Amino acid sequence: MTETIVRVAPGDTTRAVEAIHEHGFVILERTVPRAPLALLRRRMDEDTEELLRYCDSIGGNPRALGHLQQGPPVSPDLVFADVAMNRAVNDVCRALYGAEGAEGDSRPLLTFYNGNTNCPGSVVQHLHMDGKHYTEVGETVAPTASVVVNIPPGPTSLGNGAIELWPGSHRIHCVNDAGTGAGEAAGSTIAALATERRRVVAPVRPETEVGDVLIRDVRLWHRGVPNDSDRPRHMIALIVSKRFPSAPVQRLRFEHGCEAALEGHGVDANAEYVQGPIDYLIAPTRRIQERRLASERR
Ligand SMILES: O=C(O)CCC(=O)C(=O)O
Repeated sequence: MTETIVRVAPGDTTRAVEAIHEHGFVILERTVPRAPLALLRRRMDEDTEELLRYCDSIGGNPRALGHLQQGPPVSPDLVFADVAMNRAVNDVCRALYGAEGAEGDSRPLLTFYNGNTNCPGSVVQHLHMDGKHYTEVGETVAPTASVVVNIPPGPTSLGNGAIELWPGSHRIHCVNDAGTGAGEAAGSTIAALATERRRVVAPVRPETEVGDVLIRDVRLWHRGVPNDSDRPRHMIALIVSKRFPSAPVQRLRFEHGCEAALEGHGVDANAEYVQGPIDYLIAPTRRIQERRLASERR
């Protein structure tokens, strides 16, 4: 049986791209230095406490129980080029999107900078995609044009809720219930296909060491699973997308001073630099809660 978890060294761009095309994901081993990740992990542990207190104050996490929308800080002391603009990751994205050797405006774009924290006691999420198919049912599925780059600042294991991935599912045309392909939609179309798919290719849960990076097509089916350990498992999530000149893109907000880490790399940071502090921690969950309440009222 073909091995569906492909682990490559940073710099093995060709094999990484092949794995993403075939399986929908790849792991770049020992790619991000440990020092910035240790700083991020410590801060994200503290932030989890605050975010959980906020969730308690609004009647609970508006997402699946125990699965927090928690991104890293966006201030210059904790935004690192090795994390947000990692050379090996950027090279894979450029090769994926055919931007090799290209300059300036053809660079891929950073379109998301946030993350997921899986807390002890969490539940199994609905199987979902983080992005949608742009092709119609019956058409050939389009090549990868957007990837999630997951960078866990600590180790991930079967015990602490390593993400579940469905190899090759990025090439199966389907939509989530809401039709948006976005995060927490119930995904009953996927659920209907999952039983059959499992017989063809079983889901996997790759464990990772500190410094490993998971790159996955946004259309890959996946879900969070219970964290049976006694501490939160963080996973920074960037999205790096192919640039389509006609598509509008929303700029990402970082504090002044982050330019040094984010500018001048092979991926366009797509950033707006503003006077801090930016509410990077609570605001995303507040927005999810507002959207949820609005949809319940409809
Ligand atoms: O944290 C994980 O393992 C996956 C989380 C996820 O897919 C989500 O929260 O939408």
